[in-house]
Amino acid sequence: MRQGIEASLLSLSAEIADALAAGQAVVALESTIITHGMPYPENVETARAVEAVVRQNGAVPATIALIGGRIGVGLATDELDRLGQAKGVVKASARDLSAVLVARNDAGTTVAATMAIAALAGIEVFATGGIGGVHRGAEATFDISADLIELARTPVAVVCAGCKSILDIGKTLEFLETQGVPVIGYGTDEFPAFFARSSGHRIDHRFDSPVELARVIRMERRLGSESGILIANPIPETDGLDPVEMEAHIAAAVAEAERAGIGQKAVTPYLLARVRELTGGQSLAANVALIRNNAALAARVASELVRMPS
Ligand code: PSU
Ligand code: MN
Repeated sequence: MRQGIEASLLSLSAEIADALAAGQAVVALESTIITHGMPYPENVETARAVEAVVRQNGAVPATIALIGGRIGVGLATDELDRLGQAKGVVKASARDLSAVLVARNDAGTTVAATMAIAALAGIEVFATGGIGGVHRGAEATFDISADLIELARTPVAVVCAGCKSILDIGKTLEFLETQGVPVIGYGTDEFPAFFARSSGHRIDHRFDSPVELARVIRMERRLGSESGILIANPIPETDGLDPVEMEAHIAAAVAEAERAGIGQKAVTPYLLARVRELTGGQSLAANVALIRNNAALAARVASELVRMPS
């Protein structure tokens, strides 16, 4: 099991520190989506909008990133701008944290890194767009996101709209099963496919209310489990894209990435940017909609959780 990050390395905003001390609901938000997932200025606008959605739903947003050698939990406005505009900002997964902190670089944190930091700060619920997963062709490339490993060992519930559809959804679900990560559908019996509501892959557990999701999180801890929990929340009906059309664009982008020899952590940003171009920006609009939707659910779950006896 991971050793907890030393608490003195955390730089909590006053608002987050107060909220946690007072036992208020807090929702962690990642920042790779800002630095590598979306272009400027949509990235910063979306980050702000998502924070507002968390507040509207009764929780305090804690956007997490590495800022000049410290771990920021709850970013100031200028820090968010700096991250969103700077070129060449690092994408930090959990394994990159030490090197990036020593080098005093700015970095966006992936789901894996954000989970690790949220757990140390005592934040139990985290909203993102889509998690990383097993890439298509992983049997040849071995490309499996560290997000899945972190989910297996860090006690944070992650609300997502599925894994990015650029991935192999079936293999991602198999990997999560092997790693013992609970996967819960919110209002769905199927694992959602990020841009589309359905993937054809069934999941075993479904709940239709935030309070039941909060009960699952509590029950997991009462059982002594330190595992993450994946809450799968489909994109809203009106924002979903046509899965067949998306599939064609994704397949094209994946083939291009292969031909261009893109590897390691560059793969995901490359594919997201290509799919955005190929869909004429449609994928970006859907991405924004699903993140807002996830932020709202995460805030409602976090609110239920703080009302619940531990
Ligand atoms: N989903 C998106 N945009 C993103 C990501 C996910 O719609 O930018 C990011 C998340 O931060 C996720 C990371 O943790 O991609 C996974 O990267 P990799 O596959 O290299 O582990
Ligand atoms: Mn990868």
